[in-house]
Amino acid sequence: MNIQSATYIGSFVDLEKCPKADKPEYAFIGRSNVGKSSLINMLTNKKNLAKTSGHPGKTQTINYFLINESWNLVDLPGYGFAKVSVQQREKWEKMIENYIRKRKNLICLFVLVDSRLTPQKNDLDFVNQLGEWQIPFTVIFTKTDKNTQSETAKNIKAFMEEMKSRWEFLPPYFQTSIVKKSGRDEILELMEEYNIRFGAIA
Ligand SMILES: Nc1nc2c(ncn2[C@@H]2O[C@H](COP(=O)(O)OP(=O)(O)OP(=O)(O)O)[C@@H](O)[C@H]2O)c(=O)[nH]1
Ligand SMILES: [Mg+2]
Repeated sequence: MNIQSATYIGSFVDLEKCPKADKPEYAFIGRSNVGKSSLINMLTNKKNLAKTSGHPGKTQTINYFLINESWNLVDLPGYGFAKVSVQQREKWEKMIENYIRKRKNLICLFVLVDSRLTPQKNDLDFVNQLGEWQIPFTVIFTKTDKNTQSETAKNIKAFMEEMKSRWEFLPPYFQTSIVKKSGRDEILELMEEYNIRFGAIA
């Protein structure tokens, strides 16, 4: 799919204030610093559309980007960020939960997992929670340029095995690197397929 236009729409702190739920929507979630905002920039071919940072906790709101005038990409704050107060973290968690569970036009949630790491408890807890809430999701293993292919493959296998021990069906997954610019076509292809299925002019 060609990305002809990608525009920042706005940042929102609760679901009620988000743009009208009338377009197919895809959101990115995952631990702070895993590469959510960077991935949005890679997908849209724009360097600074979503703000990125070497320090975790950069994205703190629900950020909307309108693509090809017809569907939305949504950048969410990360989970597992230690350097905020308990109250602030609870506020974020509530905001994210509300968005994920109630957003009617959210077609697929992409859960980003750092491919350099062995399975982490907070990622597994998060995907298990999604399973319980019956939220459709896809996993994206990020930063694959940082490790050897065999090390990356080992971590991915271990993560999927952990999921398999709990769930009968495994979600699809992708591998990405913003350095190698890999994974872009596959993810956009999936979105295009969904856009057609859900009635958007992509
Ligand atoms: N080598 C490499 N670095 C990456 C990749 N993706 C992201 N990064 C780096 O990881 C850091 C965090 O990226 P962000 O996109 O800001 O991460 P985020 O998940 O949006 O973080 P929060 O908004 O804090 O939750 C930045 O320094 C990026 O340059 C990748 O594929 N490869
Ligand atoms: Mg971010």
